[in-house]
Amino acid sequence: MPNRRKFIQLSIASLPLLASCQTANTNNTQIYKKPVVVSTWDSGIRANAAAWKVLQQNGYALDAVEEASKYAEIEKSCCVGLAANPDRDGKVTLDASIMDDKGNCGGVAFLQHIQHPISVARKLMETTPHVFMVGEGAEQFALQNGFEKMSDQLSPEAQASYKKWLEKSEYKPVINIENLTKPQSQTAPNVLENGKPNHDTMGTIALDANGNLCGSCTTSGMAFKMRGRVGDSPIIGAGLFVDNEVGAATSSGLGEEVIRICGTHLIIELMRQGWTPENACKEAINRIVKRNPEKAKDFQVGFIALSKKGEVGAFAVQKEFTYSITNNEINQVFESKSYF
Ligand code: SD4
Repeated sequence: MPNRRKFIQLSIASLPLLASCQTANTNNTQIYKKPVVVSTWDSGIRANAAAWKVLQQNGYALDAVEEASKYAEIEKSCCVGLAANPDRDGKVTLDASIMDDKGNCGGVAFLQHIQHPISVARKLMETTPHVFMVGEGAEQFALQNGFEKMSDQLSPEAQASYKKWLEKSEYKPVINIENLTKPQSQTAPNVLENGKPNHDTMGTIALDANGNLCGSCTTSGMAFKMRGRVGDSPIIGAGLFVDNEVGAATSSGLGEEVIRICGTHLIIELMRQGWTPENACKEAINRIVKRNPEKAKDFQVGFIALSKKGEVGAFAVQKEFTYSITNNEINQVFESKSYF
């Protein structure tokens, strides 16, 4: 397995707008000049680059976060989108959400065959009176709006890991968090046996040059999840929340735990009361761990938050949760503080 720190450095070194290739573990109370974009994980540095193309031209944060998610949804080396791991029945089902500076939002869940669920979520937000669509109905909506129906052929990598998972699988519904979070490897919670990062979500929050905050979150969900299972990512207030007066927050990790505390909504409400983004993320993680400190040793949840002023914060249950910040002055992967 490649040394993680090296991996982080390599991933950012491939970017032309590189400002620094060190990871940092700091209390990010510093103010980042707008426009600024923040994404979950080290692969977020590449999603940020897609968002940056919009932001650096004084573009709208909503277009920027959509571009970041779209990039992740087709990036082969990432773990989001149609090339990602399937559910227990061997089908890839996708969830996504988007929220703008005016409190408009859209989410899609259990969506198959569509390459860019984030754009379906945006279409839903902008052209219907609804905020959430799932499954067949969401697919029908997408097709009616010109999205192409893709094949449900698994990517070669996903096919291989699914085959491997099936070897040990007893095909029982997952009732146990441990099985859900570690179906492939009992060693490292963040790395699959094939060396791919064991996360399946890209959350992006951005503050544009005009001071508008928007966010997006896209995922294939937990690998080998029960069919029909939906996590936090498409649920507004769980995997994503934006309040243009206060800030934006998004999450990655075991969605059930995030949903139980309405994670990102909690973070924004704490920030409204004056908490820094990092302390708000930390309090959300504390609440998750407090519910069940023993089980929490075996799963990961990470939050990132961005304030209206441009402060950035993150906190996770476990070590090795990373996040990426890009603005005119910095393009860097940070390692989040964690409970354990
Ligand atoms: C979910 N939060 O479906 C997502 C999964 C994830 O890294 O973040 N994986 O629960």
